[in-house]
Amino acid sequence: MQNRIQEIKEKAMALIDQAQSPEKIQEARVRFLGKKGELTALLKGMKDVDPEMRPKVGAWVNEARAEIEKRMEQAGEQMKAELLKKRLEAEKIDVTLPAKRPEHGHLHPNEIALREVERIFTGLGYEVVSGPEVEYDEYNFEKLNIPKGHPARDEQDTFYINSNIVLRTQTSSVQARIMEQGKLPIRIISPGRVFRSDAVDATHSPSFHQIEGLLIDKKSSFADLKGTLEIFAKELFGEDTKTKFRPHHFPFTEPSAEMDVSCFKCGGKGCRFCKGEGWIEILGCGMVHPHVLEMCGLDPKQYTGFAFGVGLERIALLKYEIDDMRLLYENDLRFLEQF
Ligand code: 2NM
Repeated sequence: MQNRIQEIKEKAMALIDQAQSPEKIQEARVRFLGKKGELTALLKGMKDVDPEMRPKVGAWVNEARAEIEKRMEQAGEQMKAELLKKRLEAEKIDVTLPAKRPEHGHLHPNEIALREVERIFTGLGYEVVSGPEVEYDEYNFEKLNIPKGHPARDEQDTFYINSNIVLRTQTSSVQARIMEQGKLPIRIISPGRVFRSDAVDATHSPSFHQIEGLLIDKKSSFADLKGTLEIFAKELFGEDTKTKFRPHHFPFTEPSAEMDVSCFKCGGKGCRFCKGEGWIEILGCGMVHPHVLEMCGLDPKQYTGFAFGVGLERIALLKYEIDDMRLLYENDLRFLEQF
């Protein structure tokens, strides 16, 4: 009997030792210790055992049972530990690896250029102001010395909401509004969207942005205008930039001029960038026409002023060497991500 128990025990132990999974151990448990298990069968067969031997046999069976159970428990624990070890291995995280950076957006080239211009003029004591994009004819044209029938209206023939309301063609309308408020002196720039009835091409768009500047004070002169815009040009395009003023005509300024800057690519020698000119046209400017001052409620005998207007896209295209304005509006990330 003792041999029989020993045999069963060894078989059970071998099976447990071979088991690769908790299921296999469970199988062994059923096979040996279950209701119909091999060891249990020995207890059931006790009636055939010599009564004197029964307590001994019972004790042997129980001992074997305890040993098998213990081995099962140990094997189970070991399996759990191995499983955990494998999981930890597989799910290992190297906390010293650099983190994945979240992708941040960034400023549009127009906005970069705008902030640069704003930085320069606020540094000179100018204030940034804005006004309506949908504007009265009166502020967009009349008060700026562009009466009905003036040829400048043809150039800026634009989007009419009705006979006296337009989408503004210039941000000078904002300046007319500021002059009218009569708080002097005035030192402002007015950036913003403007609208013209232009077809889209590499240098034109029906909607683009302007930054206009205005200074009104006693005794402000063309020399102040030149000095201010020279500082602007040097700040924007580099310390070595030269400026050149050519006579021009605008209805709202007299005298009027266009300012060129020496080509920041070739320094003025002439290159592909400046089309061999050495100079690049950058903005329009002039002394505010006395009639404009009058129409905006200021006394031209007491006050003079200068004004200028520059295209924001033009600055962005030049500064970042972009050759087609449409790229600024298409929002193609392959383009935008370069800035
Ligand atoms: C330009 C060129 C020259 C200008 C004039 C005024 C105002 F309101 F004072 F009359 N604002 N901006 C001006 C002058 C704008 O843009 C090319």
